[in-house]
Amino acid sequence: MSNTKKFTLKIILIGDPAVGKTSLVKKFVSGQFTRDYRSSIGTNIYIKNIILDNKVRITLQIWDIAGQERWIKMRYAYYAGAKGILLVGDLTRRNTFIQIEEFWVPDIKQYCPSAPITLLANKNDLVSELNEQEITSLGKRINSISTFYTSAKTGDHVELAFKAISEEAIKYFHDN
Ligand code: G3D
Ligand code: MG
Repeated sequence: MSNTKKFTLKIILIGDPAVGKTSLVKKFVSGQFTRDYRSSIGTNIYIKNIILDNKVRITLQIWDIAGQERWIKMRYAYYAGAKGILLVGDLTRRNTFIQIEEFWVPDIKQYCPSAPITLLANKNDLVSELNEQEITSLGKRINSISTFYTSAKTGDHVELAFKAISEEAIKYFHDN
């Protein structure tokens, strides 16, 4: 591993309250928890080290909204410098996907217009209100790089999704 490269990448989670953002990040980092670091802007930041392709060492800095999603103070600071965005909806509540298009994507366009987005259709262990076709076409409309059906409860696709956004974030990091 002598030729390893090291990066620190900021990844942010966004989406409506209770879609499972905190559960997803906790599942992924499993215990590596940095609580209330920057709590002044209403966020928790989790750190996890990963290695991609056996050669790129990445320190992921994963930002999760700690308080009221829409009224988070200093939105600019939450989005600033993000190299990847995990945009989360809850399959048991159609409205959370409507809000992705109506609220969150305009928010991204305002604060962080070119960072890569991965769409997470979470709570895949429960009965869904949306079919795959609807999720796929939403993903296309919002220019999501990829879409994962996740469950923070069972862990299904959680690691895959974080690794996928990390790979995209690395590319974005190199280009910006
Ligand atoms: P948020 O951070 O987006 O606000 P949370 O969402 O992670 O706090 O999750 C909200 C609730 O949904 C929690 O339930 C959590 O356990 C549940 N949840 C999150 N992800 C999943 C999932 O993939 N499957 C299932 N079945 N439940 C999930 P409580 O009852 O603790 O409020
Ligand atoms: Mg939360």
